[in-house]
Amino acid sequence: MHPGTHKVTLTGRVWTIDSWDGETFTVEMKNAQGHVLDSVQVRGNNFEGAADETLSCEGTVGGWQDGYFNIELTSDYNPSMGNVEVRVTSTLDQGAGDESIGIGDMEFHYDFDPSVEWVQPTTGDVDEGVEDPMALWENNCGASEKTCQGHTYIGGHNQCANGHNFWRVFSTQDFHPGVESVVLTGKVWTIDSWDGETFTVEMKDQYGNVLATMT
Ligand SMILES: [Ca+2]
Ligand SMILES: [Ca+2]
Ligand SMILES: [Ca+2]
Repeated sequence: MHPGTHKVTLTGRVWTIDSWDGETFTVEMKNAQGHVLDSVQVRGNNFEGAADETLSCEGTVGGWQDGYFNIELTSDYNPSMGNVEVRVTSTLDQGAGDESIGIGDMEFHYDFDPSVEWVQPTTGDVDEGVEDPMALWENNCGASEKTCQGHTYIGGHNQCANGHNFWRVFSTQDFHPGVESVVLTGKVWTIDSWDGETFTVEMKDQYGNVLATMT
């Protein structure tokens, strides 16, 4: 519909703390229509003592090692896709004192094809200049910031496990700041015997998104 190679990319880390026994985590990126743009699923393996998880961050029961997995999601992006939501879930099935999950260093990057007409063509990181971007991620487990051997993350031990997840909606307004509002005023004349008819005034952007409507 609209040619071009706009792209969105999320990079970051998902932390697997203590005894993940066969569980996986999933990171999913969706557009405003609910379609999955990209996703990744990883199986934590510190229960087996595999080499991926060699840090000792939190939790002492059994001395389970902890670690993180670097993840990257990327997708072509069309402005008609609207906001982009990223969600981190897991199949953890025990309490947050036994096995837990955290996230850190999440960065959302956008690249707009400069050859395509755009209100304000830009490329950059959504959180550039934001002091504490991880605080903008929502969660349902009261995740607070932790430090482990020089790395920081939120969530983990005694906080985030079974049924808990992390999510954030990246707004299209984040992608092209500077355009705040457009206003149309005017008169529509109704001549002669309108018997139940209506008129509609609709304002759309160049991608067909309806910005405002009045009937
Ligand atoms: Ca541990
Ligand atoms: Ca466990
Ligand atoms: Ca388990």
